[in-house]
Amino acid sequence: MSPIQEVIINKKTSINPIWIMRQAGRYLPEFREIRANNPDFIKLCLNHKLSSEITLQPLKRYNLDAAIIFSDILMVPYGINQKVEFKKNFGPLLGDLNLDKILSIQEDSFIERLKPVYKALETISNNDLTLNKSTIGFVGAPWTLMVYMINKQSPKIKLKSNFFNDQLLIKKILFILEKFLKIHIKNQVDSGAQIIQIFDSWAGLLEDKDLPYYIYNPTFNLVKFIQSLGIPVICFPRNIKDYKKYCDYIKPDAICIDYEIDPLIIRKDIKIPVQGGLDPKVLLTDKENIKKEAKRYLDIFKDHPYIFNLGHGVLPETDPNMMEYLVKTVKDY
Ligand code: 1CP
Repeated sequence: MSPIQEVIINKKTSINPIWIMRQAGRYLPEFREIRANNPDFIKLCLNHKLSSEITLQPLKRYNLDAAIIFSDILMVPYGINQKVEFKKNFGPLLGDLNLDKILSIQEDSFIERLKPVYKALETISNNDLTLNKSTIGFVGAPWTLMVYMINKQSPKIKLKSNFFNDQLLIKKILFILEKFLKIHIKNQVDSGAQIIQIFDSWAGLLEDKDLPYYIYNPTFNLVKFIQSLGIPVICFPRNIKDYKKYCDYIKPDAICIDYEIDPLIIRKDIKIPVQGGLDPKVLLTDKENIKKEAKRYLDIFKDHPYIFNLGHGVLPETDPNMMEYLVKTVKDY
């Protein structure tokens, strides 16, 4: 069993495996080189040779304990026929929602559209670089995907004021997302994913009263499904106010925390394995501070099953040498 599985499944403490959200990405010059020649981001995700190469890039540099497939949560809206593009200096831009088109999509054609993702996972899990490491597959949570599908752009820019107006549309989208997310998960697992992470990046946008309908129930259904496949699931409900309530409802195998939440509260309240927390901005400072801040998390979780990670994705302006220093600090702890 790989170290991350030891932590999640056997609740091992003090082994401190590490992987980093967005570990394959823009802070790496070797990624930027490929990206410069591949301006269409979706096409890049669908190029299994390049996406598997990009996935393995950080493992060639650093002693990480997992490979996370280079893909995107928005590949699922793409797979069910909503147009998705990534505009430079703007982010994702989605096409108009044509519900008839989306409701008519067949399982086979969805799998066909996303086949390169599954092919890349096969390549990665068979590569020697992932020996005794975990291969992580992922999906966006239904809520976060619906935000992009209806809003058609990042809510970071603006969540449309009429977002919640059409409740029938919302109900249908949640229904269809549950169906195709399960298909996407099953195919990732069949292609070698040993762990699934669910990213709910916009969980923090909702008020408490709306959590059961938009987050707890739909995510719980996915978690149950993943567990029925015999695979552990890590949930990352970024900026959620009450992590304990989230875990009590959803019962993931591990919980990934953001950098706003006090890790001491998490240690006190949460009984399941914990992942992450360190502010990605710490990597923009100096070695002394990186060591101090990393040690703070390692000290707090020293008697708790803990997977080291950041509290959100690594920032594009991060110096790859600082990443190397962080990994070494965690490994030497
Ligand atoms: O070069 C580029 O401009 C592309 C940048 C990029 C990258 C490297 C995007 C566009 N996606 C990715 C890869 C990616 N996305 C991975 C790869 C695996 C790894 O971690 O190394 C993963 C897991 C994701 C997941 C993802 N995509 C999330 C959830 C995590 C998070 O960051 O909160 C979200 C919200 C997205 C949407 C998305 N895709 C890309 C961007 C810039 C965004 C965010 C847009 C926004 O701010 O709303």
